Amino acid sequence: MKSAFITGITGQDGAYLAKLLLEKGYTVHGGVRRISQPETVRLEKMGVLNDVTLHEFDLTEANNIFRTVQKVQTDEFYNLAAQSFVGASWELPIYTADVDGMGVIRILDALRTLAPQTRFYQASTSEMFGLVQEVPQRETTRLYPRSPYGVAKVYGHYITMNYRESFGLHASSGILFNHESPLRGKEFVTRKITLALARIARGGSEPCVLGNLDARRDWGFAGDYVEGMWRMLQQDKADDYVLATGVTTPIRDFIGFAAEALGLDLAWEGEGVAERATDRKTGKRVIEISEKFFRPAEVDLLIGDPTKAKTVLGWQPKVDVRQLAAMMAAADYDDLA
Ligand code: NDP
Ligand code: GDR
Repeated sequence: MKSAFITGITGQDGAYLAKLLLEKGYTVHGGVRRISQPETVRLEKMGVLNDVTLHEFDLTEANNIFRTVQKVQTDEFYNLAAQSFVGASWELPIYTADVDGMGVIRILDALRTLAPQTRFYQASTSEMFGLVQEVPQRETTRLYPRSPYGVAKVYGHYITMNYRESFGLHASSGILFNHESPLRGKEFVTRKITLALARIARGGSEPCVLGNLDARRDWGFAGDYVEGMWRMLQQDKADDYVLATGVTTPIRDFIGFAAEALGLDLAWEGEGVAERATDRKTGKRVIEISEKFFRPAEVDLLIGDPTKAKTVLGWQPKVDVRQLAAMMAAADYDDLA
């Protein structure tokens, strides 16, 4: 029986990965940081809370990481923990660098010293491409991050490659494009939209207030993406892989897909911060824009090329963006019953 440790097990991807590994017969350990009220709701929703062993774990604390690595000695180690909200990284740039950048070297150094046989996965991101230098983006595309989050993740990405090359660690980076699910954090744009629109469909009257609607993202389903992470660690040789759908969608279209699933019929008018959408049937305001949600620097266009993952890993996303929006909208609608 194989064993795995998941940092960030309480997050969206952590919950999906824990479930997948348990189904594959793994013993699953996870790291949980000390907060006043432990947030295990996603593990409960996935029905796995009682099947995983949780350990106190914080990416900012090197000694804690060394002790954890020494104690668990797992076959695989997935580093999913991060300050993962791009928008917050301008307000928390040093903390973000510490957790998302330095946190990675703390783990790698512990593995190199105490468990060099453990296979390691690093959660790299399409945010590293930022101001894209090539369309679509692939493993070899030049990096140009546009946020303190993206910059910190670039360090994590390169130090993972460096430890693989320097010490022969089986260390892989997954460069994952946006992936969402009903367990997505409520501050991210997709979940913010599906939750707000579900409330309106249930009779509410609060509009969804958003920032830049001109950005485009390559959105996939988190359940598909954790399968790709696992496949990377089953290869004889560690390497880096892009996971993406290869389809990019404007935020306005995602709003349209969610509205359609909830029976709302949107009429758009205005431009810039005056842009708005109203439900034709009820006359309710559904979307408004506020400067508050614009970022100091933006990533306008992301579209990934997952050819390498398809060819080498046999990985393929199964859920498209329209199905994803409908799945998330339906889950939020049902939860509000
Ligand atoms: P979430 O924000 O849902 O989860 C982040 C997890 O990290 C939570 O469990 C959180 O714990 C934990 N965490 C935060 N800070 C620390 C810390 N200092 N020490 C230990 N744990 C900490 O993220 P996702 O599941 O969406 O993403 C997983 C990873 O993949 C992240 O690294 C993210 O940056 C990266 N990524 C995500 C993509 C996406 O589209 N979802 C795309 C590409 C990369 P707590 O519950 O206590 O907050
Ligand atoms: P992103 O996701 O920054 O791509 O990072 P997010 O959903 O936060 O933003 C996507 C795009 O939507 C625009 N946007 C808004 N975003 C939010 N959150 N709230 C709004 O009101 C809003 N209005 C418009 C943003 O400006 C942006 O262009 C996610 C995270 O999971 C990262 O951890 C991960 O690395 C990347 O995806 C890939």
